[in-house]
Amino acid sequence: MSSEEIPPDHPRAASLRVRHRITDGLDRNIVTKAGLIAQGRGEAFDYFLGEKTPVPAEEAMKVAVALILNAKHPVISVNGNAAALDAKSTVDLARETDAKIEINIFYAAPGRVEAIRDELRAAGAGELLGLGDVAPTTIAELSSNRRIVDPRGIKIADVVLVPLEDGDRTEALRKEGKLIIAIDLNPLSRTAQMASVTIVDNFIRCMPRMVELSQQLKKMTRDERDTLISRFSNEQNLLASIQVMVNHLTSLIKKGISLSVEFNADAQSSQKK
Ligand code: PTJ
Repeated sequence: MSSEEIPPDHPRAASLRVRHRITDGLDRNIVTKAGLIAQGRGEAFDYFLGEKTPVPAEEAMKVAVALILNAKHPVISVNGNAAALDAKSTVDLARETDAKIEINIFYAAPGRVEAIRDELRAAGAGELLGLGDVAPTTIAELSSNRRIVDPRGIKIADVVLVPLEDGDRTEALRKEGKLIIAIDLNPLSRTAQMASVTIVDNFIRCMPRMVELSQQLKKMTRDERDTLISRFSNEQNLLASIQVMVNHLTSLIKKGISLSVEFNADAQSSQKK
């Protein structure tokens, strides 16, 4: 089914359109097969959040943007799912914050880096790192394909944004003294636990919001942004995100299971408006 064939009155049309970006990305060699599993896992955790950005994620986003703006060498690491889900916001965020974009994938396969490069370029990207045009270097203590990095990017970065990560890299990058920002709907994942700042939200919602926030936070002084950063505790924020999920599920239990039917009917009627 193509994206256009998704019935607009389908109760889950919006979610299906997002899912289509991933399956279409697979057909175009941007997304790897495991990317389908990652998306499914993310969708499940998004149900627990009630499919909206919770307060702790908004707070984590502000701190993440402050970190990127105050960094010397900020880098946004892009994998297949990130490129397929929202290349445009990725490029916009890099532009707003003066961050570099580096393509870095876990599942190496012929043509994938080039397919991701083309997707980012179509979204307006300028300089892209990780294309192999300069001799790559490696991250110590990492054996996966992710160890291969660009000497102008992740290798010298002080702050790295790692959306939809698989958990093998955050720890190694932190050991190299870098601050890591993760975007992960699963607050229990190894990446979420190891990152300096974890945004427990859907990439599709939080990237456009981070672009807006970067426009706002640029108007603050460096010291004001530092104050935001110093007040943040990732551990507390993760616990608050888990609490949001627990509260959401508890409220569903209290209202009774029929709510899910009402919910779908509401979604359907709002789609038709
Ligand atoms: O393109 P590659 O080769 O670098 O591979 C990318 C994937 C995503 C396949 C790879 O990094 C991987 O296997 O990741 P995992 O281990 O499946 O972890 C992905 C994490 O992202 C999981 O914790 C998911 O819950 C989370 N996730 C999935 N979709 C979203 C998400 N978090 C935020 N927004 C999403 N849309």
